[in-house]
Order: sequence, then C-alpha cells, then structure tokens
Amino acid sequence: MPDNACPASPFSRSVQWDIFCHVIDNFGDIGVSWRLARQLQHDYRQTVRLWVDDLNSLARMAPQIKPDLPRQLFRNIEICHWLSPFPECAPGDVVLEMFACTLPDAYVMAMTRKSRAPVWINLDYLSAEDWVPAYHGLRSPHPRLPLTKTFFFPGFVPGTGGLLRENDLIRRRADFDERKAQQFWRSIGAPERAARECRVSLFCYEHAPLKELIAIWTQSPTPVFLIVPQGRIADQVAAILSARLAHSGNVITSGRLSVKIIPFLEQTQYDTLLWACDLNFVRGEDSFVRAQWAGKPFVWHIYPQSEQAHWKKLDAFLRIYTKQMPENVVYALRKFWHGWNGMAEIGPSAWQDYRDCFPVLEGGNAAWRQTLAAQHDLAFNLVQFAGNQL
Ligand code: TRH
Repeated sequence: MPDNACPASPFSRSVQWDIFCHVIDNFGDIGVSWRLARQLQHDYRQTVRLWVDDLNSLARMAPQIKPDLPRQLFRNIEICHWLSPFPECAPGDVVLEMFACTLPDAYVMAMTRKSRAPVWINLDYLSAEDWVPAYHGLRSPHPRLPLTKTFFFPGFVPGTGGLLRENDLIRRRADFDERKAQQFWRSIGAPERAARECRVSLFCYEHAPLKELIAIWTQSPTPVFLIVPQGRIADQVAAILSARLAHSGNVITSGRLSVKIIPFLEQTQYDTLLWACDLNFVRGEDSFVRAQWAGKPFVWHIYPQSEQAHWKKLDAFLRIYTKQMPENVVYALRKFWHGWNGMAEIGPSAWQDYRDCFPVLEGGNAAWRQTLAAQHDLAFNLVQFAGNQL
C-alpha cells in the first residue's frame, strides 16, 4: 500500500477484482495479467481472481500452478480456468478484461444484477504513439445494459495508465550487485564470464534476422555468450549452428560465440536474467517493459502487425526513449533496432557501432528509468481509478 494511503483513499480498501485473460498466442497476454494480478494482491492488498482460458501458458512462468485444476489458490490469488459454459458466480467489484477479450455473456448479465454495477475496465495494449493519452480513460456505455466500460491504456508518458512496476522493484534492482549476479549464473549453470565477454539474453520472434546476427557474433572481435530460454528460438539457434539438440543445459560454441540454452524461467527469475546480462533482446510487451526497468542496453523485437503498422509504433517509442541521448548513439541504436525489425539490413558495422554505445547507453537508460519511475505505475492508477468509482 502506498505511504500516502489514508482511510478515505482508494488504497485503504480491499475490493474484489476479476481479471479475465484470453491467451491469443505467445506469453504476453498471460504475462501481463499474471504480473498485474500479483501486484494488485501483494502491493495493494486487493482480492484477486484471475480467469485464464489456457492454464498451460500460465504454468510455464509459474510452474507451481497445476493446469488441470479448475480452481486453485496460489500467492493468495484465486486462479480459475475460464471454461465454456461459464460457471455461475457473483462478479467482483472491479472487472478487468485484458486486451479487449470478450467477457462471457452469463457473466455480463450477472454484472447487471449487482446492486452496484462493477467498475468495468478494458486494459489495452501498450503503445508510445501520440494518440494514447487522448484515448486513455475514455468511457463506453453498453448499447443495451446499464453498464459502462472504461478504456485504460498503459503508456510511457503522463496522461496514460503508466507501466507495471512493483513497489519494491527499483530498490531490488539497485540492490542487485555482482555477488547476486554470480549466484544467479551459478543457479542456472552458466559458466563464469570470460574477459571482455558480452553476455546476451535472447527472446524474439522467429522472423528476426537471427542467422545474420549469429554469423556476425561468430566472427566478433570479442566473445559473445548468448543465453536462450528453451522454446522455438532456442531450436532455431541450434539449427542455425547445426547443433542437433536444443536441450536446456547445452552449450554450443561456434567461433567467438557460445550459446547456452536454459529452461524457460519463472517470471520473477526472468527479471534477474535481464538484470544480470549486458544486453537483452526482448519482444512484445511485458519483457520489453522489464528490460527498461533492468536498465541494460536492450533491443526490442516488436510484435508484427499487418501492413507494417508496428514499424510506426517502434519509431514512436524510439522517439521518446532516445530524446535525451547524443546524436551518434541515437543513430547507432536506431540502425541496429531497425535492422533487427526488418526495416534495414543488419551487418557487422551495425552491431559494432551499437556495441560501442553501451557505456553511454547505460547512462541514458538510467535517466529513462528515472523518468518512468517518476510517474505512478499501472496498478496504482487502476486501484485509484476503481476505488474512486466505488
Ligand atoms: O510472448 P510475447 O511475444 O507476447 C506478445 C505480446 O504481448 C504482444 O503484444 C501480444 O499481442 C501477443 O503476445 C499476443 O512477449 P511478452 O509480452 O514479452 O511476454 C512474454 C512473457 O513471458 C513475459 O511476461 C516474460 C515471460 N517470460 C518468462 O516468464 N520466462 C522466460 O524465460 C521468458 C523468456 C519469458
């Protein structure tokens, strides 16, 4: 609970939240839902029920969860398998539909029967585009029923819903020192760092120019140690290097490049990986935000959209993120990010120029993180908004 919580504030009350998550693909929908559920419960003491239609995806990042149970309590969150037909249940005080998933009809009807209509929020995808503040908070009355939905847009600038950031995140990140990093490397069976090694985490989509970058790294003047969580990308990396197996534990070496495939980590552990590496390749939404809190140089592989709409989104983010950075750094960073996202060629000079910027980038990232941390976080904004309506 924030320090400024007083008895009349929205933060002094615990209300019941129902979060609905429909897993479309990948891990982003459930990744954001699970992180938000944990923070609402832990930092704001809200009562949280999370409805998920694919518990296997959740179990990948929280292995204690049993995908075959219709209901279970974990970390004080009630996790329910969202099945059809939807079971009869009393709706919560706040109903959060993640990324415009369609709520079950029976549940919406039950919402209308409550003596006080629940606060109904749609949490949308993250974007750095200029239109976001104007759309954040817009209300949409239901065409037939006495219910109103509010659109919440996460974002990077004031006037948006903000970003997920646990109350203790900045402190825990600051406390993460070399000793903790070494402990982490031991815990995942990674070797000690070699001199001048660049340690890189890799999480991206299959269409990334992996082959090109692997060829560059193989010939790199300094060693590159790549860590890849198990999955399709690990298989692809192993195939490019003609290694037969992409087991977790494998270390594959080719020229100056070594690759270690690790198990898909628990969500909290994934943060630690981002803190410990020198460079993080991230994607989608949640890992992208976590890389910004980690503060290390990062490369975003944006989720692809039709007609290359995502390129505009990528440039919108680059504009605000690099605003205070020196021109040569902006140039090198844009060139590399564009290359990684298929907007330009990616060659050895793009890598080397980008790599040379790391010392300056660490400073730029710290300043960027400070700007973001000066704003309220997404869970705070949601609790405040919902509490003020109830
Ligand atoms: O998996 P994603 O590509 O998710 C995407 C995006 O959210 C996209 O915007 C959305 O439209 C699409 O899904 C449906 O990338 P993202 O958002 O980074 O989510 C990955 C989650 O997986 C994140 O919460 C971190 C977590 N993770 C782990 O817990 N352990 C791991 O080892 C790894 C690699 C990731």
